[in-house]
Amino acid sequence: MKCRVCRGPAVIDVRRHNANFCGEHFLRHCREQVARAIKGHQMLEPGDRVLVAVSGGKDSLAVWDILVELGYEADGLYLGLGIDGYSPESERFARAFAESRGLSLEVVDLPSDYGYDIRSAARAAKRVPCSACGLSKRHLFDEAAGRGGYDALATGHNLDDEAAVLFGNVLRWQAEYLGRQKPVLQAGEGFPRKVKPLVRLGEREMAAYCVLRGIDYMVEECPMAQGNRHIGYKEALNSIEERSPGAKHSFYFGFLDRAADLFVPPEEERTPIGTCVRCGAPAGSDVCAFCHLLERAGGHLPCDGGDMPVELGRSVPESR
Ligand code: Q46
Ligand code: ZN
Ligand code: ZN
Repeated sequence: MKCRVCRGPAVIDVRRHNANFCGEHFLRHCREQVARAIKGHQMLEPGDRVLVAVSGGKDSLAVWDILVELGYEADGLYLGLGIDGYSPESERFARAFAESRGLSLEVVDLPSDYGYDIRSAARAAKRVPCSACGLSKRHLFDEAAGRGGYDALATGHNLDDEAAVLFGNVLRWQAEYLGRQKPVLQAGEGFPRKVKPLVRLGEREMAAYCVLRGIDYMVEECPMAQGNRHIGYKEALNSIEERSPGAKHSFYFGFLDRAADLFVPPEEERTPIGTCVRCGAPAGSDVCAFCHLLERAGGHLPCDGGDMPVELGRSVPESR
């Protein structure tokens, strides 16, 4: 097996590109794929400040590493979910990576900063844990990106993730979700621009990238992921990909090229956005979904020492 670029011994094959790479040229390939995704989908401009949502897993650490390598000013935000046996370990990997590269990492911890954890919030709100988790992440990452004045929020979703989500949404023809499946979502009132720079790279490539770059990452998946539909969709697509290399790429990028725009709702149909009276975030009613979750889970907004909740770093009167 020889490297496609230098003909030296290859360390990895990427079947959908019908190519093998040595370590050096594989790393270059990963950076090129990210640069191509960023340019092709107008995710970022040179010099943009990016906040990276970091979980301590391979994808989020790899995307952070590649963005820094490509010259972006990228800081990390780790969200501690309070999941025993998972959160403390994954936080350790996130901190160790940031320290080893001299990068700035903000840590927000649900139990100590907001008074709840994902398991108990899910029980209290009668939601599945991943739904309470997704809601918390969206709210807190958006809030942190706004507070820090970042140009964009980047996540580590890779091609396998996006193809699996698309597969699930197509199986049920969830038009609303299909309209939000592009790898870049433009900023809106109270929302940062959201980008997924790894969409041209697969899960196996990200693991190889981390090994070759000496990045230690949390290998264990979150225990809440077990048995969820998303994993089943990934397995189904893996078996298709096995027989037909490139199928995931064609499925996902074919959708983006030929169908995604059909699902974006016309401007006049988009839900009018108000402001949450408690936290100041965009909301469809007086109180946003995150503040509802907090209330049901017995949590609280971070306090400034007194009784007043803090909105984006400022105190807001309770009566607002
Ligand atoms: S972290 Fe959160 Fe995932 Fe764990 S609780 Fe579900 S959504 S599985 S990416
Ligand atoms: Zn080579
Ligand atoms: Zn709120």
